[in-house]
Amino acid sequence: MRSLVVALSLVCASALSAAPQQNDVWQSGQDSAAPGSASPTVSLVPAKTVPAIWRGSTGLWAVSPVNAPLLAQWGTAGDIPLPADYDGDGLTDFAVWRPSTGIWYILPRAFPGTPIGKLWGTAGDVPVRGDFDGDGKTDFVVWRPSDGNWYLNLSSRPDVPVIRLWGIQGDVPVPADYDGDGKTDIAVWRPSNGTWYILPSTNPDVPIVREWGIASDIPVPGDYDGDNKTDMAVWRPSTGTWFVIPSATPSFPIIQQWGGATDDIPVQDDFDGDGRTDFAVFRPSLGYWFIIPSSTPTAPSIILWGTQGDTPLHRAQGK
Ligand SMILES: [Ca+2]
Ligand SMILES: [Ca+2]
Ligand SMILES: [Ca+2]
Ligand SMILES: [Ca+2]
Repeated sequence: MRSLVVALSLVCASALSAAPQQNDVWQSGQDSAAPGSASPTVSLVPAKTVPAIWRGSTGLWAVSPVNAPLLAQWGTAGDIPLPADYDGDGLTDFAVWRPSTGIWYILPRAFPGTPIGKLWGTAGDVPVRGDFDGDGKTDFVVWRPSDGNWYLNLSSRPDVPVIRLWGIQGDVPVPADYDGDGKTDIAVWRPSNGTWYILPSTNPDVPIVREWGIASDIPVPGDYDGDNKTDMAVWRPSTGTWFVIPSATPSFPIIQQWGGATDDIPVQDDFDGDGRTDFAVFRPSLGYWFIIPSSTPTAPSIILWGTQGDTPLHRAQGK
């Protein structure tokens, strides 16, 4: 935590001066964007990943950078934001899943005038993101804790639903591409025994079972070593410590302290675009994102973006 505080004091002034007041940015965006539509004038195709939040109270999406924010209104209180590339054009689409009805609402980035609605799942399900058939389009998938089944509507075969039993009540779905074949793998992490259960898409008959983490941890899978395979990883809120099993060198875990304030939310992602997941937390009480760019780990990035109640959109699920 000390490193965060020191870093913050160093860059706080510049970060604040560079950033317009949060509310000004978002307010102006709300004014210019018609409710229910994307802002038509702003286009953002980042080479790097940037902080992004969803404000459930108003349905507001706000994607950094500050100088050219991407803003949209999509979804409403109670929805679950699931931004991903559903149409396979390389752009992340605005998307929410509504638990009360089981309907996915997609606002394609390239075609904001033609939103997509898709009924898939029911109340109590956990929606997940991933490209399970590897065709470049995110699939509609939910995991049902009550029966442990995964219900997959694959974009390559939408008329042939796939049901796969994997996991039990209390598990946390952690789908990602652990074997690096370009297809998301079905996977859960079980807090009660700290064990990962992965069905690798290349060899689903031979599950990967590995104990890593303790009950109070938060699973934070990502490709921290940049070999295109997702690594098992957990973040320990009590100490702010990240524990990673790098897939390329699993005998040498990566242990990194980063974050740990009581309200920190891990938001690991590849922010600097070098192919490796970066350690990162969002601190709602301050509105700051604290990022260790893997390409320049001695120079943390601290970005003001968001506030209390916002949902950061980088809790890695799938890819
Ligand atoms: Ca797909
Ligand atoms: Ca895979
Ligand atoms: Ca990896
Ligand atoms: Ca990176």
